[in-house]
Amino acid sequence: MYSDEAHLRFNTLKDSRGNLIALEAMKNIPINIQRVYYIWGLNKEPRGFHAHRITKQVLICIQGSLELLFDDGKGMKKNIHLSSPSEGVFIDTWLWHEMHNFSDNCILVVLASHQYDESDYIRSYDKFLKEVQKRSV
Ligand code: T46
Repeated sequence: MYSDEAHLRFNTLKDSRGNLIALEAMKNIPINIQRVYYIWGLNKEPRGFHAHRITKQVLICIQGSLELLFDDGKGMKKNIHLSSPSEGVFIDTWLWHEMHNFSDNCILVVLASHQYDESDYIRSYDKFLKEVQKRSV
């Protein structure tokens, strides 16, 4: 499920030298972090277009900006513009997500609850809709 609580705001520790944000599992990050990856050097090509069965993630755009699109397969669709390192988005399981409109300098950091496993991905939208429907009966 996506709800507005999924849009996370982090406390920035600011002093004369600059800014610092600390991310801690199960404190300001609602998952036990098992994996971290980052995406950069992006062109205009959108990414994502999948959902996860067991992996939960937090996405943080530490530089530049992008648009995140969510779809729960039951009618809820939402767009979030991410453009600050002090914001994150929690992506729960069973949420179709897409990333669009990357700025030139965009750097996206992702914290994930599980190690990489391709079998956790649903990369076909039709299959996603069918599996969501099956789960809700
Ligand atoms: C997600 C969004 C936000 C690995 O080998 N290990 C990894 O940990 C990851 C994340 C990917 N890969 C491989 C799988 C593909 O062969 O790297 C290649 C590119 O991955 P993908 O096409 O899935 O990249 P995105 O940007 O579409 O999606 C990624 C994550 O894969 C995905 O979990 O939620 O970022």
